[in-house]
Amino acid sequence: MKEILFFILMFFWISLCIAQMSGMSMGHHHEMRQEEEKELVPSGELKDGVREVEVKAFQYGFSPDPIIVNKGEKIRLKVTSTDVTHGILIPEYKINVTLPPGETKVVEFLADKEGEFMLHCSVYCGIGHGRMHGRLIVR
Ligand SMILES: [Cu+2]
Repeated sequence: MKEILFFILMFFWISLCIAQMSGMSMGHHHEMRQEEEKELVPSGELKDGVREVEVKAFQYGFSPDPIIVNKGEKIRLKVTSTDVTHGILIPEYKINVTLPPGETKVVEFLADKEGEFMLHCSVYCGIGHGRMHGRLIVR
């Protein structure tokens, strides 16, 4: 009789352990999802219906990266190079603007194409020029 009681207790204890473990992994999942959602918050801020994003170009990248916008929005990128002359090139949106250092260039377009687009540097800016990229996410 004592043995049966012992097995019943063991059974409950093991069930409790399993419940706790699955609870932990569920919590982890939840955190991951929050992290993904945080990444998809649109960049910059809306000003009179236009999403304005301040973008920095530098050796060798763009910031923020990715630039995230909502499909259908009017976009105004205010792009400044913080070091040498760069260019911002987004072929799918027919954007190609030269960025002399310290000068803020305004790039406006309608985000009517959904997807992830590469930003390229269009002016040779040094040894890392070929790998100077950013991303534009329209969703
Ligand atoms: Cu470059």
